[in-house]
Amino acid sequence: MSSADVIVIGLGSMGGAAANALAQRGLSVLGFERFWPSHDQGSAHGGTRIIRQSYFEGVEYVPLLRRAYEGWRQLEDQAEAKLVTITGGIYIGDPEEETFTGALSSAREWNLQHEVLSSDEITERFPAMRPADHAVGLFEENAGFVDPERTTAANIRVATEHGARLHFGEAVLSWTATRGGGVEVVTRHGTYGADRLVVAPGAWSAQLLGEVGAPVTAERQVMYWFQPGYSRGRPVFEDYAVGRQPVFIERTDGNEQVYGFPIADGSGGGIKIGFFHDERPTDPDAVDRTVLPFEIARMQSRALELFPHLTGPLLQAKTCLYPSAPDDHFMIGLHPEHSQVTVATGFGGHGFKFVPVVGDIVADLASRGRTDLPIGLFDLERPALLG
Ligand code: PYC
Repeated sequence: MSSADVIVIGLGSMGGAAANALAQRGLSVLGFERFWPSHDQGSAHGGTRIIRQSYFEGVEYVPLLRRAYEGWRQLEDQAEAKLVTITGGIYIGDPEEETFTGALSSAREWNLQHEVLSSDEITERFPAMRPADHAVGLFEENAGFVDPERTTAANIRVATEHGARLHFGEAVLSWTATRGGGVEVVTRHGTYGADRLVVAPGAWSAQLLGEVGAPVTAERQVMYWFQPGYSRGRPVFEDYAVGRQPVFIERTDGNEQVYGFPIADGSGGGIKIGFFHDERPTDPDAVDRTVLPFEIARMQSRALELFPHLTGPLLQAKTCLYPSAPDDHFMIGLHPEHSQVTVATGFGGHGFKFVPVVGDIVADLASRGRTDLPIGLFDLERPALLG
């Protein structure tokens, strides 16, 4: 039986970062992933993921985001890869709505650089957008996007350079905590042993974590790329380009919250947009990846409310999965029954920007059973997770 200090189950965004952080700390790491490196079957693909710090989801996230930003730069250096593009970010909402008020609370509490803009000021600065007249926006200069596929590839490469043995196309069938305090992992190809286990299963949480993973729902989400149209006879591509258009999240008039990106490399000349929460639970092994005309029409008509000139064709649409906890906060901690097992899941649609700091947290937990980073919000036994 092959063995290691730590086995990591799931080598997507978070498992890849954990394998990297553990290998860099000198532990022998064995990892398993059911798909291929940087695959597009889970939650870490689509070319762009938002990074931002004025976090409307909770002020508690900000110290972790500060640490994550340091981690992004470090990973870029180690992997010699460009992962981060700073474009600025704007969070637009009704003045009393969380997209705006939550971002403002985080910015104020943590003294983050920000500007509050009226609807007209938003259009003046960022001409592709025409928010509702009463809307307000918080603009954060330090926001932008990261490339998810490159990030996962970078973590895998650096982990491997530090000796991690990472097996792709090898699904884990089961794991057990052994009497001696270690773990045994059974895959399609063999049985492996280790002192510690990290389970970062994403949308496969219920399958790989039983009761602990049961609160996590795999939500099918669609990312859409639309081409801008013409305004007064002139093409408006430049209004949507990096350097002009920031990453954005918007919710006004009780509408569904949408998020998106300027035209980025590899986007085929379109802006990417999606609904933030479009809760359609699915079986991760039987995802319907066909995007239907009514879905496209719904997205396009919502997008036009914010981008009145986004009248060009749909360039592409891709499905992905959000592994979400009921309260939308992450789930990170030691397994309640087996302290040799570290769990990292429930990152939903907003977790990717935390990849480097989650790698550090998981490596802390798996190597010394505790972390100094603030993770109280992510408790695996919090009331919101109880059936
Ligand atoms: O993390 O900001 C984010 C985000 C929004 C929608 C999907 N991800």
